Amino acid sequence: MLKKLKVVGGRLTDGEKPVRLFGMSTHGIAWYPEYICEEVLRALHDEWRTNCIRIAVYTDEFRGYCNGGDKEHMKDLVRKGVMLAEKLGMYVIVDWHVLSDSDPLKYADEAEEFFGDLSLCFADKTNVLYEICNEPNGSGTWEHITEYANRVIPVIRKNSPDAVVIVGTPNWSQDIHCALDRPLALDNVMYSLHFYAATHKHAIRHRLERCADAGLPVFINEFNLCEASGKGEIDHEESSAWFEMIDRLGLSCICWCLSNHGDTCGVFAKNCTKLSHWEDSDLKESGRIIRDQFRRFAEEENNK
Ligand code: IDC
Repeated sequence: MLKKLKVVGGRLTDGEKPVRLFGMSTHGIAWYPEYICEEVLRALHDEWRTNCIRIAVYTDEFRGYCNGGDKEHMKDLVRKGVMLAEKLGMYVIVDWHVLSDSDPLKYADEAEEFFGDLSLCFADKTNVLYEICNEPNGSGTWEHITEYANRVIPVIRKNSPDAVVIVGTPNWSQDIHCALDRPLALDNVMYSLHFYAATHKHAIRHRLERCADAGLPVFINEFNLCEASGKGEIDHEESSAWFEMIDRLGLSCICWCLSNHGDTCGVFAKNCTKLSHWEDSDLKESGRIIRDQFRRFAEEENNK
């Protein structure tokens, strides 16, 4: 069984020493359910040497959970992912993927139902982290996020008292300084920072460093090397600067995303349908760089 995680002094730990999680995020599981299977998870664990997968449940977009989606099917996929990950020794982030709905309060009732149900089911699991709002934006201010978090986190904690919860920050999970100024009055909480290296550069890294130095627990639960649109060219120089900082600060990071769509951020080559044993030609450039980076992280962790 994987060790229970705990946030201590701004760091994610296994109760004794710092831990870093790294791995892939699914795309929305209503779009791409095929990646929640043993073959993929095993390949990500054994071939890419990752220790975590994030499972994205869109709330509003494309038959989202709160927009006509098949709720039971989506929860079944999350349960399947958690069971498979447990078997393989991987952590899972259950991501409530707020995006075009902007303000997490919009679907707070549905979030309570979703997290209440799943946290009860995962009460005895040590490999589950809960991400309660992907990217608040617009009217999803820190004030609203705080109100939402103070509703949803107690629902999770009632069933899984020790679970680590990751909270999205305003402005598409860029404004982590809001959490530094007014943190939640709860333990075992981390705050999301997302970056797309061709868009988010020095200014956001500077903010990250300032907040991390001040002891804020930050989790990079979404990144890619291209533009924030998920498209465009990879910025190699900025990507290296980001990886250098992630390493230096010992942060966790999760890449968007497991997809064979045409966008730069989907790590698989367009229309590649393989579910394991991906050759270089089965991957986009982003996929090759990120796979290699994950292997380096794994090497570093092993050498500790
Ligand atoms: C994108 C997907 C794309 C989908 C779109 C839906 O790659 O296929 O049509 O969402 O709006 C984020 C979001 C993430 C985005 C991604 C790329 O969390 O859902 O995925 N991105 O735009 N934040 C910054 C970038």
